[in-house]
Amino acid sequence: FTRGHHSVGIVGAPFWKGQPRAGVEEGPDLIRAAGLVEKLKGQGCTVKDYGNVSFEEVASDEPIGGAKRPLAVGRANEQLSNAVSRVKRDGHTSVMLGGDHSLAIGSIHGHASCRGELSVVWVDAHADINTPLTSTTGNIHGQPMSYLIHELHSKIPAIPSFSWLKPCVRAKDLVYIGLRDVDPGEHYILKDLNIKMFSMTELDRLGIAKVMEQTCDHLFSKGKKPIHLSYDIDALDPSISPATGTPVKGGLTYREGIYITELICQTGLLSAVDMVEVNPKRGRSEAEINSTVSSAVDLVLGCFGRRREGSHPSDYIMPMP
Ligand code: 6HN
Ligand code: MN
Ligand code: MN
Ligand code: MN
Repeated sequence: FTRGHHSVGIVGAPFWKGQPRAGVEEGPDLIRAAGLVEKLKGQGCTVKDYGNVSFEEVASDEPIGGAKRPLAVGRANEQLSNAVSRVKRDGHTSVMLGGDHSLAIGSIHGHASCRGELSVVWVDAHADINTPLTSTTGNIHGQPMSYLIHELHSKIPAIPSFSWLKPCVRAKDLVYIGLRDVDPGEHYILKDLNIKMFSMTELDRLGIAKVMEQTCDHLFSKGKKPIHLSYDIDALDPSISPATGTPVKGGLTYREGIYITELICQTGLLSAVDMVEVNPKRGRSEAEINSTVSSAVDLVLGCFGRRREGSHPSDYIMPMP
């Protein structure tokens, strides 16, 4: 059987408050409307859609230190963590549809609270590892990894709405792919903690095949842990996925983006996926929105056994003349 036979649990997270641009909360329903569930089933997956998390409204939400809307983001991620850990307890591979990338806090925490130590593959133009104190924007979607990494715990100011959160990822278990817009404080952290990263420069030098080989070597040399793939659609080049809040030119081609998902699928260790930062309001035309959304769908399909060479069910019957 060459097709996927994965059991997938989908959680929608229509949330935008980790950044200032409205529209990204429409991501989950748009990705569904593009046929994600039907297409996953069509390639042999079992799918349970858990629907969208309904996030609590918060009244007043003043910035704390370098973190904007800390109450909304903290509470939303606590709710999301519970939703993702339920999907994991039910035995599915979790697919979290964002929403902005601050949601990786709850998604990874919920995943780790069920499965223990994880490998994290972060595919993004950005490192999203600012602490509230290194951040120049205060947007928490540029900060999620800093809250999750053990080694940064002492650098994160206490924020009451995040008191439920305990760091759950080791620096050595994180790999970045696609970086091309990294802030100075983030670059300091990446070097200081010796975090494995394949910026677009390394990708140009090595090619995507070697990048994925070395990603797997790095993660598996420490033993095989469940993989959490956190995929920011802005990792792809804006010519393919323009409808996103912080596009950066010089990104992954569609083929490189898909290749990453195919290789992660082949490891057999994929345990959770985030697909985030699809924002239809940032598209300048219907075509730009469609290209972004259909790329997001294709990346998720690639995670669950879709192969470009084609596939057939094991009970395929050859028509006879
Ligand atoms: N994302 N480094 C910038 C910041 O605001 O900290 C950009 C973050 C982008 C976050 O795309 O998920
Ligand atoms: Mn990004
Ligand atoms: Mn950043
Ligand atoms: Mn991101």
